Amino acid sequence: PGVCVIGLGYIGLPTAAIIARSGCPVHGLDVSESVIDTINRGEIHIEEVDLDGLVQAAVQRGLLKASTRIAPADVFVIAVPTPFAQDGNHTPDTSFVMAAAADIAGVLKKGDTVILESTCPVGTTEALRDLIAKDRSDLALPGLCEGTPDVSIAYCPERVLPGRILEELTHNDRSIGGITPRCARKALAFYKRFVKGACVTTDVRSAEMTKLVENAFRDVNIAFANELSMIADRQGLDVWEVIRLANRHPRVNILTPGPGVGGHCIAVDPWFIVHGAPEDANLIRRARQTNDAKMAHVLARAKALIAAHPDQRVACLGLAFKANIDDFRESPARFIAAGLAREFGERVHVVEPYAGDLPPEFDGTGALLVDLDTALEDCGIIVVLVDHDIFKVVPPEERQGALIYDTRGIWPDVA
Ligand code: SAJ
Repeated sequence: PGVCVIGLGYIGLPTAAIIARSGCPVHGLDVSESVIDTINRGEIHIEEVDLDGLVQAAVQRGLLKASTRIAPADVFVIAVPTPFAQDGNHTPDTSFVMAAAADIAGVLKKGDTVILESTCPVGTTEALRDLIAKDRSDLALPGLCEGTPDVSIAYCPERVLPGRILEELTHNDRSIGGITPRCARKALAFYKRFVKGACVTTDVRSAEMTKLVENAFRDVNIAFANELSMIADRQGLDVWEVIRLANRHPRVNILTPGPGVGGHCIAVDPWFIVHGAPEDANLIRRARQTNDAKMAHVLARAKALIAAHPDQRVACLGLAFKANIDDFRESPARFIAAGLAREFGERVHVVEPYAGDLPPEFDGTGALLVDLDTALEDCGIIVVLVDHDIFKVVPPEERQGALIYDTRGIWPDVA
């Protein structure tokens, strides 16, 4: 089938490339002219392991073409962002999904399949169907007609981990929710072309909720670890020791405390559940608040440490939202380092091997981006914010004498 992938970001582009590798011609759609030009040259605009070669090969074979204009296809895959609305209430904004649906409605024909992959509040796929129904009264749509509908509509969330996207796109299991069972089977036949993991069909609302639940589960569990770390700080306990010991219980598996939760998924998706069930989603809401509070806790504790030693420089280790990646968006480490830079200016030295420059909010603060060796030599205080491998292997003798606040627990000899 001819496939149209709408949205060529962290999910859409790898997905388009993998579908093309399976032999289907793929038309990728994005609103950005520069993204389109980059891809059509066989290059990529995002960092992801092995994606460059895959996109280059697909473009060279003529199986992947990008443009800003929709064209007819047999299968449409929507992978556009679903951010928060600008209302300060964590309200999901599905306008990009709906804009994609309106585009698709213009070219949709009998026999086509529309698949939504973007993380969405429960009910979005049906709203998408309703929007198409309004534009295209000539087509019989699933759930709205007697007998066999003219098109199939399904929801199939991505669940890949940045840094492992290509591997996980192929090998992870997928939940595929159809508006009707027939819609799910149509989408299943499509995913079977390039997914090696199990593809499990369900109804559309269950599939939407499943995606949100996966990330909320992780958020709640990280919140438990972060809350423990704040309790331990107040009580003068070593949280790492407590977790290590508790995890020896066969049915206990506490996650790792950190400086807060970042990224574009785990810190966002649980709010979609809260928004849909404000009276019932209490634990999920508290977990979000706890993980955000951990950021403020780390910032306050680091400030107190630095203020108490006015003659020392401070090394902030890491800006990324998690280990071994170059993604600095929605990063607690970045938020904390910037807060310290604003308060302590040139005393702050930031080490981030994945960054070429400090982000704009550091401008004018006097803080410097330095390499790890310089930081270890020049700084009497070390605040560990990211558990990059390169930080983990610093031997104790190279940080001897420094005052250390290790928010990730990477150095077992430091309490
Ligand atoms: N973190 C901790 N402690 C931990 C684990 C994570 O503080 O024990 C922090 C990380 O440092 C980071 C944040 O949580 O700031 C999120 O990192 P992550 O590795 O848990 O997840 P993401 O955001 O990279 O990807 C998640 C994944 N979801 C789950 O594991 C349930 C991924 O499979 C999803 O596809 C992705 O969200 C998504 O796109 O929704």
